[in-house]
Amino acid sequence: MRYLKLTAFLLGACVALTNAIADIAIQNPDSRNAIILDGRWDTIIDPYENGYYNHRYEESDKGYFKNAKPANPSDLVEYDFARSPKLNVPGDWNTQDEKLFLYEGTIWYHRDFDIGKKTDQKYAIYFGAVNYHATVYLNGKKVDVHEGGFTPFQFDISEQVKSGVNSLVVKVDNHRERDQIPTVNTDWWNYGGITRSVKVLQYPKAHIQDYFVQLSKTEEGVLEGWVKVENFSKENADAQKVELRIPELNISQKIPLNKNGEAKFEIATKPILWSPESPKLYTVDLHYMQDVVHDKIGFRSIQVQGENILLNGKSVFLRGISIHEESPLHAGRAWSEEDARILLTWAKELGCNFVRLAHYPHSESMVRMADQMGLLVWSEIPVYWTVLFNNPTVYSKAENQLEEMISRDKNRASIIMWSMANETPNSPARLKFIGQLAQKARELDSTRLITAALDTQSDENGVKAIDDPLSSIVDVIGVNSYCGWYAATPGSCASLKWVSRYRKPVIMSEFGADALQGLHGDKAQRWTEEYQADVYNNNLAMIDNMSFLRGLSPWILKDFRSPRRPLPAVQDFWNRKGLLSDKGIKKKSWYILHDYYMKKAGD
Ligand code: GCB
Repeated sequence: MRYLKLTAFLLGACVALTNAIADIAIQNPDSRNAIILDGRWDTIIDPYENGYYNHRYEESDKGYFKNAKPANPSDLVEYDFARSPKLNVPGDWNTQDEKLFLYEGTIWYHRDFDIGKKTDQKYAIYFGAVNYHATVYLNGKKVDVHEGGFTPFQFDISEQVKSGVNSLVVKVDNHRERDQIPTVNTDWWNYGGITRSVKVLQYPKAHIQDYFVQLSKTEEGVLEGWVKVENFSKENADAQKVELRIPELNISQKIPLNKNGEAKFEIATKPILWSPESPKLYTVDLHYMQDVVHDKIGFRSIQVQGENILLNGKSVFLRGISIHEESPLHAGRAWSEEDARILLTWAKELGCNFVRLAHYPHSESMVRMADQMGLLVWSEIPVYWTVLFNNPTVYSKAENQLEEMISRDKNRASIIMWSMANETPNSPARLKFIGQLAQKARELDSTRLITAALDTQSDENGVKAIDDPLSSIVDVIGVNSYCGWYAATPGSCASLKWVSRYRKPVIMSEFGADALQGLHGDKAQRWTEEYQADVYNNNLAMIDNMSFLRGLSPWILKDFRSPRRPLPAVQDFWNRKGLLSDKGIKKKSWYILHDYYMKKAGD
């Protein structure tokens, strides 16, 4: 098992940003020279892992990764990638072939790529995400493995890659295990496959590996951050500096690298601040010798003050919606820029300035689109429900996903909150586990807020108390509560009172009800649009009485696939709590929330 290990480092005593750097993860792969490997891949379904284990259940050295072809008619080779079915990458397998709809297990992926190898360059294979285990082989040899279904990873293949045709094989395994993150029990589809883009990145040996460019948390009018150069050369004065350019701010500075290849900067400047109303992004260019990286970065501040969330120093109310990563254009996982544009355009149309990207890190297209379109983002790792909080290996899996999420997205202005968990049962082990994650997140990025969605509130005489001890760890408390659906009647919700033991901002991170779009009836009839509308009306009335509430992200924008929802003719394996049907058709509740947000925006 190999995790990308991050080592925290501090660049100076007065630095407000704490940060970390991945071993070889190259920041911003989209701006690098790359061979894009998206397209049709050969695939072999392998429920018994026959291509991995021999008949003694030992790792075989003649597995499918060899991509063997019989040299003679008498040779025995019992597989053939070239004649096997094809699947699209990116893409989940469940929605590409009917017989894979419920499949959980191993599928082998293969494709060739051609390269003219240059000796002064480095090469890495990059995967946007593979759910859940990926074992990567190049030219018949194992490169490395990765665990975790929603974060990117890269492996250095400079040694193994050759000029000419290379054979790339990936064993993808999405079977669920109790000691994984997430664990076996979730309310979303376990889409397997290579679900995001794959590329071979090419970059100079001496290259910009990572960077963090943000407004200072402590000093107004100061841009600060760091750049990390890998294999930097000491041969001349020029090679000992990295150049940062932000043309629109007239910034062009050569910053000295220390002996570890790290450059720290603080620059006085007054950028136009990024906000949902004005999502200003600046072109940021970094140059080091032959290497150039371009990015688009917005600058804003985010803080809490008592029960308020301050965006650029002003209290903001988060008019949000929760979103699962399912495509509005086709069945299954979303991954493309178009998917992101449509989902976020819906959120904007609803009147949102905020989205909760549940329950795992969404694709980089999504957070970059949020940057462009001006939506504040809650980003989360899948520490969901009953993970094994007592198990140190499970903790390291969660921490690894946290590190990969923060490493990828730390320059995105849209992201204001990192969420550590969703609806975890209260226990000392869970408090320690999530407390440690929160501490890690703050070490990696001290500029954003920490949150978690909690569903344990005590209920005494009709008063709900926010008293989950996890509240003391987070900056913003997320509360999931399904008044009128899993508990109580919708009509009773409006008068429900809430108290909080913590002087912190609270977000109602989930509430809602299922409705089958087009099913109408009495508001007391479950599954009708009228029932859902009644739940919305009453919950919004309740919310208006929660003085410490600073936002909401009702559950959910669009119906989504879930194996927990079998009710025939109503659910058919869809969670129907969407404001939009699975086809994107608006239900009555859409208009209720829309009107509420329009009014809030005008307040
Ligand atoms: C929740 C979970 C969410 C579920 C939702 C539901 O509390 O956080 O993942 O999908 O409720 O529909 O039950």
